[in-house]
Amino acid sequence: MSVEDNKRLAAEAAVQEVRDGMVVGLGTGSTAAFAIAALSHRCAAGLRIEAVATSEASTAAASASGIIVRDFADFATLDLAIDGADEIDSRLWAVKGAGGAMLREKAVAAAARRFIVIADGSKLVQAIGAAKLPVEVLPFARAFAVAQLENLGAAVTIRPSYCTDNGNLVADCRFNAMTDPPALAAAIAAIPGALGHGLFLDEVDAAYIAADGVTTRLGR
Ligand code: ABF
Repeated sequence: MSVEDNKRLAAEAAVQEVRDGMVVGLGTGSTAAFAIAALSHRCAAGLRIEAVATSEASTAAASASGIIVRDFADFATLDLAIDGADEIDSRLWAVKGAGGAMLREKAVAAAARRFIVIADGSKLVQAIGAAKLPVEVLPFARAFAVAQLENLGAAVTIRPSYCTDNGNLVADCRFNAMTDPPALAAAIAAIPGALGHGLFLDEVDAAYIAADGVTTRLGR
């Protein structure tokens, strides 16, 4: 069973939770792409849903596959959101944003009554912290925000030749040890010019993790 097969299994398991009439948040990345494909198949078989997407790329992919995609700006709540992750642990703490969409992803995850992470087994870790932590940075405040992130102990790299869908920069932050994720999340959020980050500590309700062809469900 390949990594791609496991991503597909996790995605298909999560998409089984979608019901007629739902408004569904669609994530970004290769695992989320499998969820879009699975949802498209269910829509072709008669499932009636509307979707919002966390990136222009996912909007295009979902629309092209026949899913009705609406503007998330018109929704205060969603029924369900499904998205990938870079790391997730047994606390359902996740690091997201390797795809650069974490600001929109967090808003969609927070708006959803239930947010489900889908991942292959390589993303399940003992404790989050090894993966780089992306932070969306206002270009106007680049040097200031980088300095503030470095003061928090990060080695910071501005993602080269990259601009988010929101027109901002991404600072990829590496920490020697992420000893207190909630405190770090609060400290980053307090930096003027740091518009969002990839620590998802409150949003994840459940996760489908597939490894060696076996899908495990975490959470409620
Ligand atoms: C997005 O997909 C990001 O939050 C996360 O970084 C990325 C994971 O990509 P993949 O599924 O391709 O590993 O949800």
